[in-house]
Amino acid sequence: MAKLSQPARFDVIVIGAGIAGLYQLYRLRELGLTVRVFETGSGVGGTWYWNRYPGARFDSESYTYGYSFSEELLQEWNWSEHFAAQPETLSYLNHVADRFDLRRDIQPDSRVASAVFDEAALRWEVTLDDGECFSSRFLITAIGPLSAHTLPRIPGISSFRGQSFHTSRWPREAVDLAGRKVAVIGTGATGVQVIQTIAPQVAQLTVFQRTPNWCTPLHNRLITEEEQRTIKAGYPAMFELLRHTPGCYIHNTDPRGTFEVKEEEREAFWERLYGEPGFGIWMANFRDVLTDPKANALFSDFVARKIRQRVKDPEVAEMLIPKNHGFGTRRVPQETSYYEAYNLPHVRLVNTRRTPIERITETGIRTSAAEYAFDMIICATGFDAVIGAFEQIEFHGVGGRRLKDHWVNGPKTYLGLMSVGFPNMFTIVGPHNASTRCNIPRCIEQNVDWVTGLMRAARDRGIARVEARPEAEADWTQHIEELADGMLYTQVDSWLTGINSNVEGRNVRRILQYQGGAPAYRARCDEVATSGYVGMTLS
Ligand code: NA7
Repeated sequence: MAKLSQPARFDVIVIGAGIAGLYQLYRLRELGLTVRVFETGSGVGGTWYWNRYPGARFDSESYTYGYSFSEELLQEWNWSEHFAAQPETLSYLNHVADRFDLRRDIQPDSRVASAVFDEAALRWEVTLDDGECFSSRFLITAIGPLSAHTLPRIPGISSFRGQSFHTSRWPREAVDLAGRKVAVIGTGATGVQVIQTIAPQVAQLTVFQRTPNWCTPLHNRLITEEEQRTIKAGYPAMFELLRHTPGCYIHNTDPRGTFEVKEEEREAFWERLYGEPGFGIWMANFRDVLTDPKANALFSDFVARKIRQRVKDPEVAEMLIPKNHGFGTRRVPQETSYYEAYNLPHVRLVNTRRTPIERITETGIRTSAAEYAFDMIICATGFDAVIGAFEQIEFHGVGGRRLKDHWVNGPKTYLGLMSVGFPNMFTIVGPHNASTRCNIPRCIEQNVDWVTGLMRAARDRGIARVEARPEAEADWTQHIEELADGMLYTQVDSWLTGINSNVEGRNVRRILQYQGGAPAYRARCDEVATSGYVGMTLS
């Protein structure tokens, strides 16, 4: 494409055409604003565009995950399973893009390299990595909390001559797994989905596990025709329920404390949770399981017993039981026959804390104890979560200040949507908002609707500059820290606390999320809007 001499000018530039970017575009169009969405991928869908690895699927009930803004869309779309697989979700998002004619404002294959605020013009100058420039009054990031993937920092990683993929860069073409000798590095939610899916297909599977996680059954199944009718008739009530649960899931915390009920009743309750689909076991457990170490230890013991029952080799079972963190203090992977995969004769588990990986070689992986040959290495090694994607773009605010520098000691935000010195910029699903502990489309819709309200006010009142006040940012950032106080997850390393051994400097735990629950977060955002945007300067 020929370079334009003048930057193409828009009212709003949105970065990212995933769930958030698509919905934001839809809402801004309703306001009659000119919008351009830049997307790194060749298509829409974000997470669901990139994560094509075998076994990728929802952990949220499908019908709770779809957009809620269009009754027609809700009624015409049939989810086939209670927890849909990636291809279905990607076709859903493509359907949304077509149905609402969104593609004409989306520019694919376009990675934003920098966004620089021109204070004199009160505009954002956005440059793509091919040098093309654009400008807009407002800038909205919809870049996702888990989009900056990270490969393991292991010597020799580029020397392997077989096939090798990071799960979030899985090829679009079919990958033949039959008869192959495969290694999987990583046992987070992604690794678990991959391992359980490919174990029956490959000739040999070796799992390199550094930290086991507490995995619980997903209990997925097809949606029957009758259920489909019930789901469609029940959407209004279901969305109303989701507005009141802490994470916008259909699961709500049990108000009882673990030790308030008799042992027999407690066991029966936990057995029931273990037998039910989805995140209920994490989200609808006793109210103190994620805050009281004793309650947490007792429930962790319950899950450990389940693992011992399911894994035949007691030594392997012990390796699969987490010893350095309690249940639910890291993201709980949802599984389908994951533990049973280790009962297959061609599946083996390597504990990389006991025998660390020393090197990836041309033919495989060498640990301190052995050398393994592989045809394929799958890295399920996760993401530079929540702030990583922000660091891949040079954001320069007032006076050339870099966002990276503003957040050097952890994010500083107002409502998780704005940062001081970065006027007219809004971070959907950014750090400090409720969305990364949320059934994410629900919190995305809230974020987008709130920003859209502000855009409407700006349009109607001729406001050219919108900015968070320093004291509001300081108060919010302190509020975020206070809300997380006493939560067990803050004492554990994981992406939820911003730890990533593969990225320089990500070795300090951070509070990245709002922990007060989505309803309280929404109420606070609404209060700010109805008060005429307290804590912000509009001029
Ligand atoms: P996660 O949950 O961050 O998991 C990454 C896994 O990879 C985890 O088991 C890591 O072990 C392991 N890992 C990372 N680097 C290495 C190296 N260098 N050597 C050995 N093992 C390593 O990412 P996922 O993709 O599974 O899930 C991310 C989220 O996406 C998920 O929670 C869903 O919400 C969607 P560690 O635990 O760090 O010891």
